[in-house]
Amino acid sequence: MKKNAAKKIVIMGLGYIGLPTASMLATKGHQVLGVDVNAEAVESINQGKVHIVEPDLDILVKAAVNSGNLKAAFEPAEADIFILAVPTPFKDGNHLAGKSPDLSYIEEAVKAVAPCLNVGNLIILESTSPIGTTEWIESIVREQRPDLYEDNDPNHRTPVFFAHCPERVLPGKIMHELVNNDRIIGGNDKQSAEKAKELYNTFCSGQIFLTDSKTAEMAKLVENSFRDVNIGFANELSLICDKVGINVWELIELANKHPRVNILQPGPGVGGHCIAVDPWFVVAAAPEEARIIRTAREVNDTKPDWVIDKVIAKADRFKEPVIGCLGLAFKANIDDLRESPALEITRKLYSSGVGKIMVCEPNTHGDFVEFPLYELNEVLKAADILLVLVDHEEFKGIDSESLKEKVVIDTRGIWR
Ligand code: SAJ
Repeated sequence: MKKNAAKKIVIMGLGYIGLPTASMLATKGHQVLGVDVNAEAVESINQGKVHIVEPDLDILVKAAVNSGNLKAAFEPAEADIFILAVPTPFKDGNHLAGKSPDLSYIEEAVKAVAPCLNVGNLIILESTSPIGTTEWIESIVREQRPDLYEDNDPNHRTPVFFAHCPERVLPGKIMHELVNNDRIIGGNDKQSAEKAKELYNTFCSGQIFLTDSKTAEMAKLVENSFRDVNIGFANELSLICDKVGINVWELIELANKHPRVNILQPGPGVGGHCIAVDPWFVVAAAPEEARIIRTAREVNDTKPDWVIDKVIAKADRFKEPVIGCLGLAFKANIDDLRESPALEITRKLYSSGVGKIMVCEPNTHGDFVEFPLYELNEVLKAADILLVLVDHEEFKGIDSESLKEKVVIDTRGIWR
């Protein structure tokens, strides 16, 4: 990168998106200040360490901090570019609109950077957000900093530029996808999108497509809704197949031999902080119209209860059943428990009093869960009912022949 292309950048939020992005930009020569309210995050990053689990992120953070280009703090400072990578969870809404987005973290972040803004600055929203959020951010800045908008510039320059560049990285593969994925950038005006593209070009080797900010917001929501609808289809098939006595895994494998069919995999439900959340933003925007998206969400959200009913029905035939739950994470080979259906199912089984519950989650030491964790061997030995909730590699290696005496409920189809 040319020396004069290096920018001063503030990144608000040092989580799964903010920290990798901040570190990547720092290793490309930009001067980056990462801001977070979490003291543990700020302290560990300044020592070159990571507070979240993601393959190879530790190496990048260390390199970024050692280069002197990445620092973490609690407050933003003046810069050329401000990137917002804070959470956008949902709050429970009325019945028709489903769950509506909670934009308070974005609002706080914008209000925190507003005093640091100068004419010519660029604000980039990375957080997945409802349609119209980037324009709303501009309205907050106009309200907070009317001085920037006094028209005393002879060229009538846009005082501050606003763009949305939704993150697209897959947890577990963030470092690879951050560099290689194509990106969509939507500007509140054309110049904003072009300015943001210049920045992403410094580290992104995928193609960058420009549009307006509302289309970029919607594109992100639609990508995750597409996946949710397709998983919902697979989950619905699993219920139908169970009723009519067909092996759903074999069925999907066979149907996918068709050149234009690609059904995803059923599971115990959909977890994570993205796919189980984002479709609700689309539903909230157009509750009457978003019928398939809403129904898919409901199908996926009710799958955990279906699994619990299955376990309780099977447990009925034992006097003192021991139920082995394999996995707690929201998907395979990660430690992330956010919105995890496996965790929800395990919690509900515990409180139902259906029997003795023994949980094995090889990717966590149990610091964050309220029940004891067991070694895989212990669970396999003691369980009458074995419930597979996550398709971790460790479980795939189990010889299914050795489970012949047990009742197996395999929500991930690892033994088909
Ligand atoms: N799942 C199934 N069956 C499948 C695929 C997934 O039940 O066939 C379940 C998983 O077990 C998990 C959930 O769905 O509980 C979500 O997992 P995922 O791997 O589909 O997605 P995430 O949440 O890890 O990441 C998604 C990605 N979006 C898409 O693939 C469209 C990622 O690219 C986004 O950046 C991320 O959401 C995000 O942050 O929005």
